[in-house]
Amino acid sequence: MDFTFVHAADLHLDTPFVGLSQLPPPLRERIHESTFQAYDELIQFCIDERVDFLVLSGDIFNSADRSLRAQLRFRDGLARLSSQGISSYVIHGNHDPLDGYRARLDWPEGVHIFEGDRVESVPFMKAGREQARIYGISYATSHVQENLAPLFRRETHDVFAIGILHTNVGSVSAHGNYAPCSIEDLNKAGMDYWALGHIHARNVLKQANPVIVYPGNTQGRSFKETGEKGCYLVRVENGLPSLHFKPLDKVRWFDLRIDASGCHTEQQLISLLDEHMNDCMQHAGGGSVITRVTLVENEWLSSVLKKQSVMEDLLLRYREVSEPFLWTQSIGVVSPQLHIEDPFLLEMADWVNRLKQDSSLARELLQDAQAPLVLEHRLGSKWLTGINASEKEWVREFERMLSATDKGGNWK
Ligand SMILES: [Mn+2]
Repeated sequence: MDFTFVHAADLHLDTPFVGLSQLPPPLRERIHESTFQAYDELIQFCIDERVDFLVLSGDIFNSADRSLRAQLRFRDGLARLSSQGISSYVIHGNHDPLDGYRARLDWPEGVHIFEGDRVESVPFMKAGREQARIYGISYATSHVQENLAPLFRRETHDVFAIGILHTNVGSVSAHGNYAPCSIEDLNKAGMDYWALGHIHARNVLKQANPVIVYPGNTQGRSFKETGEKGCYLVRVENGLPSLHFKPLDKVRWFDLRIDASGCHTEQQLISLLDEHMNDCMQHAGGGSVITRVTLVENEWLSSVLKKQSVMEDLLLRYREVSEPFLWTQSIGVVSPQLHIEDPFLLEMADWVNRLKQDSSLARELLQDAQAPLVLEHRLGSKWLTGINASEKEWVREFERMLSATDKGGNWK
């Protein structure tokens, strides 16, 4: 018999979205809600498609210290599925390990949350027959360094085998190296479908024998998580899975690098920006848009954009607080000489721009950085609350470091 399921991962419910203090409060609230809304959309999609079950591959919550509110909303979504006869299979990852705060809640029928001490296997039954066997393991703590893939062993060849794992396949250095494993390790386990989580960029690592999938996260949360975000609908017919991607995100993030070096009038610049913004709106699938713009400038542009009011008016033009909204977080400039490609340095250049435009942001950022120490350490609270080092000074220092960077992103 055939069946369908949905595979999603990295919901990061209740992401706090720090650093968006410039946003008007109602907008900030909508962005804060976006991870929950994408989750609601996921649940609705499962119901609309009448799938047999939902697989969630870790990082359901953004932090080990998850809010009760987030846990209740998560439970309520699964309850909606349960009332429609849809089961859910859930593992926890490095962001929401089992030893974090877990409210003692009644879970609806048909929800299976995997343990952290071994790979459990659970049969999926339909019409009185086992259709699939689902294998999974949660993170017991946040720092799982060992390779968990060898713990997976297919028990039977009679039914379709799904492995759920939160892992960094290939130990890719850009991501936290949690439970790293290789494709070879995954091949050996004998699964038909690997439902992976952890890497937030969608990626089908292998198309068959077995299918290995990172669905990416369900909602972008920063300018590093751009483009459409969602889940996979998987149809299994005669033991063969086929994949269909479904976007779920409510706010889409765009990190725009626009070559404006050919602009010599305000009209040209505005037309160019209009064009890119319209493009974003069209590619947001009816959802809201948040952008960050980096303009590659020329001499004329650089002199015009030095006028604070011009920059402010440009930003205003690309900030529409409607439904859906368009919000441009910042417009920065880089000279063609300083051609930064490195994502970290781009991020830094963006912060320098924003910090120069908004002095309260610097204080907020510093407090955020200190918070864990101040709150959690006796000496931290004693020493750190006294630090008021001129914010301007360290913004200047960032700027100095940036300008000392060559094209390859190396310090000179
Ligand atoms: Mn994650």
